[in-house]
Amino acid sequence: MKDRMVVITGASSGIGQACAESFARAGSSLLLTARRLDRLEELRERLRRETGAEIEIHRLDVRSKEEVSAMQPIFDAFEPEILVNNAGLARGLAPIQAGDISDWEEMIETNVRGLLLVTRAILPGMISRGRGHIINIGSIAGHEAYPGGAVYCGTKHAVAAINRGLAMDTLGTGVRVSSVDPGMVETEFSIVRFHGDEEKAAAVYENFRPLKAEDVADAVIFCATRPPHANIREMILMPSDQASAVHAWRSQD
Ligand code: NDP
Ligand code: 8X3
Repeated sequence: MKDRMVVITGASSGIGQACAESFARAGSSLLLTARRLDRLEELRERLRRETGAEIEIHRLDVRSKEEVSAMQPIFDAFEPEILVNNAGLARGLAPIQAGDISDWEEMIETNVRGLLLVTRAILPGMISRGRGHIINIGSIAGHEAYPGGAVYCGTKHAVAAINRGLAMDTLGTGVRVSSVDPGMVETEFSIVRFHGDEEKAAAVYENFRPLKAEDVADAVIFCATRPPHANIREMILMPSDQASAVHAWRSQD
């Protein structure tokens, strides 16, 4: 991973931040994006201090066609070899019949449209250079559905389909496409899902051993370090105590 050029979306928290830390420690150069620039600034300063990595940061809302377009020359100049499409979120846990339409729009625009916009901006450069690796952060929610999760699961099923189609579109170009699909990971994910209700978010992980963001970063690094002839297409990574999207073993059960 030394001297590899890596773009990570949603690097201000959780899995994206853990990926930034792992790639920086491995000697890669990073281009990190998110909306919270202050978080990215802190991360850049810390990682520069701890690893000496070259890191540039950019404020980017992946939902915005204009903002992604404005990043085009920056992406072109950076010449990414690896793109980690991580920015994403869930909003709410209401059944469809009571769903908040603005929650739906935010999930669809971020998890599907945003991933596509960033991919569209970066992929042609990878193809013209004859090498690249797109690593999408999917979810167990891209393989299964659960009550109250229909829209979030729909977006992650879309990511799974895009991942598979993208692998076909890029066949023979030197670009690899992988998906790392975790079960429950304790990050800010549930705080965001419940619109800042930290108590409700904490209950998701109560008496349970979730994955850590670093576990997902390890899987991403594993994908990125396969030799050029080998590719991880899809990797489902679950907590040992989670058997499906709806089966979690809690110590008080
Ligand atoms: P966090 O909430 O901790 O991190 C989400 C990241 O996405 C933040 O850095 C946030 O940055 C960024 N983001 C959200 N919306 C946008 C946007 N519109 N534009 C740019 N960046 C955005 O959650 P996780 O780390 O857990 O989530 C990362 C990915 O992992 C998501 O795709 C999620 O669906 C997936 N995932 C998470 C699981 C879990 O249980 N935690 C399990 C399976 C998959 P900012 O707000 O600064 O823009
Ligand atoms: C995030 C984890 O449990 O909502 O993808 O599927 S879960």
